[in-house]
Amino acid sequence: MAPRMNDLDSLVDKAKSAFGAAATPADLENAKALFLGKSGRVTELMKGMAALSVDEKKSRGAAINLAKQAIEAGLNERRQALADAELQAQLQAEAMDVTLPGRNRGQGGLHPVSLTLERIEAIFGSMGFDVAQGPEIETDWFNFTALNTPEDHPARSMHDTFYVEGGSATAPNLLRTHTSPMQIRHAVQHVKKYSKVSSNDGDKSAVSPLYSGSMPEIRVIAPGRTYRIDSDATHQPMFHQCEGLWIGENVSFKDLKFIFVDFCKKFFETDDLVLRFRPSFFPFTEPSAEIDLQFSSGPLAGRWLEVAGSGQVHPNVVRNMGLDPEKYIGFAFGMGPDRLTMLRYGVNDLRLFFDGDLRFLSQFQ
Ligand code: 2U9
Repeated sequence: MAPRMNDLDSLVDKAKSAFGAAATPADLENAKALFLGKSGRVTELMKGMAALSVDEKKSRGAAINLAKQAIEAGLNERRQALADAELQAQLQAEAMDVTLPGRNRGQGGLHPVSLTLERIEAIFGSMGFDVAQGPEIETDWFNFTALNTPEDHPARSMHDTFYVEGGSATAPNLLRTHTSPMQIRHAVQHVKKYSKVSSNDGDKSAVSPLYSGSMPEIRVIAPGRTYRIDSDATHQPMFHQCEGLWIGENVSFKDLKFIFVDFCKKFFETDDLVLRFRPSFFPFTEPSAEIDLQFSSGPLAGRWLEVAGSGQVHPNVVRNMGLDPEKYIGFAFGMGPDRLTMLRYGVNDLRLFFDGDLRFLSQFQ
């Protein structure tokens, strides 16, 4: 019995060292087959018991079973060791140094034209102007008709204006060619609100179609994107505008001059400038004036620069707001924030604003 037990012990030792030599789970499964497989060593020992007596079978069988259990335990131990090693290797490979400083994703910033729009809004905001924003797809009425633009005006041609689907032949939809329609919308809302408030006799129909009661002044700017069919070094089909409107009972060109000089000084951060109002024509203002600016110092000194158009709002436009032009009067102006940005920062090519080149854009952060 004793030597046989030693055989079994040495078989267990052999199995354990074969398992120990297996470097991978696949090697280990091969080694397992040698000992525990269908024609493995343990199975053969079992078969070898056929010739033994019943008593011998009992003790021999029990001994083989113990050896088999020891081999299985060795196998499981090695399996666990290989799995642990694999996990350790993976952890090592994926190890990261949590003490390293974080990787910065890079800070974004506002586009230079957006910076200009924010500046314009802040300056006019400080003068009591509201900021109105609204649709970029407009109706023909708000974009042209309400602004006293004749049916045969060249701006209305397919050549200059992007017409879009959704309107009718007589009232087409279009991409707004200026931000003025937004000011009409704003003014109409304003007039509706205050004309209702003042008709406190309960008889709404007594309010005439053109309002001549009292109301707070309309003071609003409309900044935003505008569209025209135009594309060269100084024009893009999408550009920005910011228009302003001040309507009240006693608002004159003198107020426009005061407001605009003050705006330019604040915008360009210098008192070293003069403005010139040069007669011009727009359908929505009468009289109209182009506003030129001249710096007396700095890189642009001595040149007259066109910065805005302006004028006293045409009586027809005042009527289209629902106001009586005999009582209400005011001025409007329009400027191009793209151009103002070029002047303020000394940018010489409009296309830089639309190329999306970070080497250019990051200079404004
Ligand atoms: C209402 C009535 C009148 C706005 C005005 C201009 C003159 C003007 C251009 C300047 C450069 C557009 O950006 S630009 O191409 N604008 O010359 N705009 S008066 O007049 C209005 C606006 C709204 C209700």
